[in-house]
Amino acid sequence: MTQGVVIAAHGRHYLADARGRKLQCVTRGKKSNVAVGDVVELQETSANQAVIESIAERKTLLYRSDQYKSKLLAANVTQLFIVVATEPGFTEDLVSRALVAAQAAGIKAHLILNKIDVAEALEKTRQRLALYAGLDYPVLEVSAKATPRAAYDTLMPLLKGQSSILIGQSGMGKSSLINLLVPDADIATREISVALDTGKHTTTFTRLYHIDADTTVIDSPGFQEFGLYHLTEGMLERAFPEFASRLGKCKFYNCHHVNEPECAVLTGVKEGEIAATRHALYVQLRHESLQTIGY
Ligand SMILES: Nc1nc2c(ncn2[C@@H]2O[C@H](COP(=O)(O)OP(=O)(O)OP(=O)(O)O)[C@@H](O)[C@H]2O)c(=O)[nH]1
Ligand SMILES: [Mg+2]
Ligand SMILES: [Zn+2]
Repeated sequence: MTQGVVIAAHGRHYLADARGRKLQCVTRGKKSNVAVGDVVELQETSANQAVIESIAERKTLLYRSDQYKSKLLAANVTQLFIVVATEPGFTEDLVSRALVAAQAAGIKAHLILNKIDVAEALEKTRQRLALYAGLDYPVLEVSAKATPRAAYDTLMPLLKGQSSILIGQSGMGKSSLINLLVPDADIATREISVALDTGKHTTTFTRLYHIDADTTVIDSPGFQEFGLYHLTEGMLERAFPEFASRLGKCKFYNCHHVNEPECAVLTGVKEGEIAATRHALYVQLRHESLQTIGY
C-alpha cells in the first residue's frame, strides 16, 4: 500500500500525490466520497495509476449539499478564504452561506476583497463588506493584477503553516491569487488539465498546491449555489456568531427564532443589532434543512 494526498478531483477521477509521484486514481465501485485534501491508502495498479482503498480520518470536512446529496469541497483544511471582487459583483447570500459552512465545520474564515484597482466600485463594495467586518471576519484588500507584491505580502503570512482553501464565485480572481502565491501553479494546472482531460480558462476542478512542507492552498471552481441542507437547526443557530450571546435567552427553551414571542434573536433584529438579511438567511437555511430527503 502507498499513502498519498488527493490533490485534484474531477468528477470521479482523482489525482494523488505520493511523495512527489502523481498517481491517477479511481475509487472502488461507485463510491465518490473522496475530497481534495484527503489522506488516502492506495493500491497501485500500473505505472501511474492506483485505486483508492481507504481514507484516513479527517480533521475537518467542508461541503455543500442539496436535498439529495452532498458535494465535498475539501478535507483537512484549517481555514477558508472567501474571495470577492469589486467587479463583477458578488452575491451576499453566497458569502454568508460560505461563512456558515466554515463556522459549522470548525474552520476559520477570512474574506479577500480582490481587484481594489477598480476604483469606481471600491467604496460601494467596502460598504457591502462592512457587515462581515463587523462580525469579526477579517477582510483583506488586495489586487492580484495591479499590486501583486502587496497582495503576496498580505496573504502569505496568513497562509504559512496552514491548509487553506480559496472559494468564491467565478471571475473573482481565485486562480489569479493562487498563481501569485504558488510558484509554477500555472504549469501544474495545465499538467492536470491534460491528466484529467479538461483544459479551459475557468477553473473546472479543485486543486491542492504545496507552498512548502507544512503549507498548502486549494483552488476551487467558482460556484453559483451553496446549499447547506445538511446542517441541523442546532448547528445553524450556532453558525451565526451574532446570535451567540442571545442563545438560551429566549422565552421558550426550544425557540426556533423564526416568529416566537419574546425571542432574544428576534429582539436583536428589531433593535438593529442583528442584520435583517442575516436573520432572513437563517430562516431560509432552517427551511432548507427541513426539506432534506435521504440523509
Ligand atoms: N482588474 C483586475 N482584474 C483581475 C484582478 N485579479 C484577477 N483579475 C481578472 O479577473 C478575471 C478572473 O480571474 P480568475 O483568477 O480566473 O478568477 P477565478 O475566481 O479563478 O474564476 P473561476 O475559476 O471561474 O472560478 C481574469 O480576467 C483576471 O485577469 C485584479 O486584481 N484586478
Ligand atoms: Mg479559477
Ligand atoms: Zn429565539
